[in-house]
Amino acid sequence: MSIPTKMTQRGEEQLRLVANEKVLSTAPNRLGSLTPTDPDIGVAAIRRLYEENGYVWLKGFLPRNEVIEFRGWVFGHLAATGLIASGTDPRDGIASAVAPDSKAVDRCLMALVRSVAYEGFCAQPRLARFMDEFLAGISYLHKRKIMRHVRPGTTTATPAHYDLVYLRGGTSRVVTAWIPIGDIPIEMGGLTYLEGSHAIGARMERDFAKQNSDLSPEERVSAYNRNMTEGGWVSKDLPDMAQRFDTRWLVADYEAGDVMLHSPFMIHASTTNQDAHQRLRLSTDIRYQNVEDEIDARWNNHWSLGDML
Ligand SMILES: O=C(O)CCC(=O)C(=O)O
Repeated sequence: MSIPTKMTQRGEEQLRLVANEKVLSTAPNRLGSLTPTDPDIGVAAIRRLYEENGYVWLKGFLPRNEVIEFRGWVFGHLAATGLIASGTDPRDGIASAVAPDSKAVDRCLMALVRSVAYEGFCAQPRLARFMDEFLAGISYLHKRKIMRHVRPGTTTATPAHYDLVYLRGGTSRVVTAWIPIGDIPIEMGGLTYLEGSHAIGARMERDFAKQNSDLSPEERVSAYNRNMTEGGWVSKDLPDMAQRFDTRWLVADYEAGDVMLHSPFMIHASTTNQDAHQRLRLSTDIRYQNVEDEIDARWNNHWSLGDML
């Protein structure tokens, strides 16, 4: 099944994607589109695509209206911090022109990620049942679950990394679900993936395992030990990476209802939110694994800002 995406209609020359002060090249050998997958093709075919590409973008996997309602619930709470433009519908997530009180935002966010409503969103039956099938057993959802918002017009962008760096204390068969909570068209800076990089991440991790072998067990699994770069990132320079590995950054117009699954070795990053309508980018990233596999105990607590994971 082919699912049309908007990038092809947009004209790639209009895209000026920025991350960490660098502009991504729009040359066809450096920038491309992610391929969407119809969730109805069945779990075996989905697993094959995941193994082959390092990701699978499940189009319209969740009910769109429920995702948008949840967006409204989150921003309804955050509105009290001054994050949302007054008099607007929280479901739209329109940012206030004035920067909010960041301490109040952080406090509210830490409460939201501990809420029953968020827990329920992440553990909703369709997702839970699918993950059981996908992981061929009983799926386990890590307690440390992250919800991120990105204000438009800021320089916030996630540097390039692969997730296993932060989850080395357990199995390498962890699967990340990145879920847009609302539409995230390309210019709003959703996740971008380095094409074919799950092989690169696996190679890097093998090299780190060798270098880390003489460290204490605690240091060995740390993303911040002496052999790692700052923050455990692969790089902040996205255009250089595409050049260095002779590959492309793949981008997408994500919509509410989509679910992205990626391998713990797949290198990904985000670009800045340049939305002309001043919408906030909202997403969650959560990790699943088979409950029988070894669990990284460091992820057994709720996400806290500065928890160094
Ligand atoms: O949403 C982001 O900017 C980063 C998310 C991420 O790194 C992940 O899902 O693993």
